[in-house]
Parts: sequence; structure tokens; C-alpha cells
Amino acid sequence: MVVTPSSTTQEDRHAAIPAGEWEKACALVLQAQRIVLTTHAGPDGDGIGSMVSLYIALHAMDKLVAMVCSDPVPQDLTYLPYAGHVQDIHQLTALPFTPDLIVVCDSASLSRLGAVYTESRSSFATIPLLNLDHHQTNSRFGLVNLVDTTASATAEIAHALRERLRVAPTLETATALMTGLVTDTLGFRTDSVTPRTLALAAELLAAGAPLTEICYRTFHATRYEKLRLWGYALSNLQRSEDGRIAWLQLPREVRAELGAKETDLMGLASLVEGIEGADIVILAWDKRKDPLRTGISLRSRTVNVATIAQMLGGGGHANAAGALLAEPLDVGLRKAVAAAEAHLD
Ligand SMILES: [Mn+2]
Repeated sequence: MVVTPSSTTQEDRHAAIPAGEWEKACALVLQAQRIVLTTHAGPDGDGIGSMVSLYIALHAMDKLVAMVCSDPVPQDLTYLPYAGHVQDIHQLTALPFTPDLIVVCDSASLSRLGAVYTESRSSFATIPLLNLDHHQTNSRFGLVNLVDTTASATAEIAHALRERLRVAPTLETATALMTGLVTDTLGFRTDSVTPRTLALAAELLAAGAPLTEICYRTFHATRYEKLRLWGYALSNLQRSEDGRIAWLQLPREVRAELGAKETDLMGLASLVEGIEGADIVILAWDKRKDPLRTGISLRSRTVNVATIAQMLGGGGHANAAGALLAEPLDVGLRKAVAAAEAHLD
């Protein structure tokens, strides 16, 4: 185990989390021997990056550690260290050890974990839960909750926890955490970016995190099939009569025809949210495995779309939120547009 002296300036960073909660979190981790880490279904750079950074730290503390997720790591995140160690095991009883701690990263609720939760309910009911998150709608489902809604990314909280555990950072930790920051802040361009975010980014950069490479992989590296899908979606873009709501949809038949994947729609919302006069932008797609489920992504610069997402049974941030509706695509999209209209009224 690598030990470094504590830094009080770092520890003052997350004032939104009471000191007692940090102490309880450290005690939970120190007591645990067999730890499973997980993140939300449809994992992103922050969820995987935060999880990987803790995976490395917990290994350094000689814990038995496993990472699980309901969905595979997206192709564009496979460069992350230990990405190949993330298992798509849904039943925690199938792990080679019985966990005595579950650490949930970047998930507003347990249901957001998807199959890992629904197929392991009894494990989640009996094993202590540590909840690391920054979503406004986080339901505080953990035994201990490290939830700071002022954090730009869960990576900020994962970093603070590692420091409190007195585990030295590595180049791999820095890469994982920088990926969390870059992806969740769209390259340090969101309202959620604070001086604390940039101070951490500076520290990670100094530790060798390959910022240019991470930005290239996050924002530029792309696939032919993905661009063709975006072309379809953009050419079918629609808006309400007053132009305040714009929406587009990505039916699975079209995705199949173009050879595109469900994850290929990631990033598309950022492209369309700049439409002049549009307060709310909605993306809708049906799930590959279950056409009776529609994913909805909401974006806005002017309206709190987390409220709309909650009306639809989902959640998220003020500027970016989402929901999963038990409806076919056309019905799900209509419901989302209606909820957006109701909210604007
Ligand atoms: Mn996040």
C-alpha cells in the first residue's frame, strides 16, 4: 500500500459533504475486504473513470476488488486503464467472492444501475452501500452518501475519497479521473465547471494525464456509421410551432440499416442544443433489446430539464437530463414533447 501525507486544502474541497460522512466512508472502505464497484447502465466516461480510479486505489490497499456494469464499456472508452476488467456480470452472486461493500459511482438512483441492481436486489438489500455522485436528483440510497451536486463530475469526489484514504495517485488514476472531468464537462465548457474542477485538472495534467489524447478520443475520433446515423437524425429534425422545443429520433430499424449502435447517439444532443430559439432539445431512441422502451435525452441552456425528466420518471442535471419510458418510440417521444410543453406553459 502506498501512503502519502494528507493535504488539508484538498479535504476542504467538498464542503457540500459533511465531515462525518467522509469519515464514515473511509471507515466503510477500511473495514471492507471484498469490494464491488459499479456505475449506471449505459456507462459514460465519468462513471467508468471514477470506478477505475477507485479500483486502482483499492487494489493498492490490498482489497479484493471487482468492477461490474449492466452494459459493456463503450468502444471510445476502452483506452481507459483497466477498462477490460469491467465485467458485465448482473448477478453479484456470480462474482468469485462475496462482497462486503458495494460502491456505486455516478448513479442518481439504484434503478439507474439497470440489470446489476434488478438481478441482485437481495445483495443490494444486505450489503453496505457507498454512494458517490453529483446528480441533483440523487436519492441518497447509500448507507453512506458522498453526494456533492456542486461537483462537475463524480471524478472530483472519487479523487477526494482516494486522497482521504491516503493512497498516492498514479498516472493511470490521473488518466481515469481526467476522462471523467473532460467527458462530463464537455471539455470544461459547462456551467458545472468551478475553480475546483480546473485545479484538479491542473493537478492531473501535472501527473501526466494525456489531456489532448482524451479530448481527441472524446470529441473527434468517430465512426463512419455514427456520422451516417447523425446525418439521418439531423435531416429528420423537427420543432414545435413556436420553435421552443426541437426533437429528433433514432429508430432502431434505421440504426440497424446503417450499422450504427445505440451508443452512437452520444454527443448528438450537444450538437443540436445550440438551435436558435429552442429552449429544449429532445432526443429519443428505442432500446435495441426492448423496442417497448424509449430512451429520452433532454438538453437546455435556459430551462431546468431535470424537472421534465422527473415528470417522465427519470432524472439528471438542470442542463442535461434523461428518462427511460416503457413505451414504443413514437409514444415515448410524444409524451416527452408534451411534458416539455407543459413545463414551458
Ligand atoms: Mn457524472
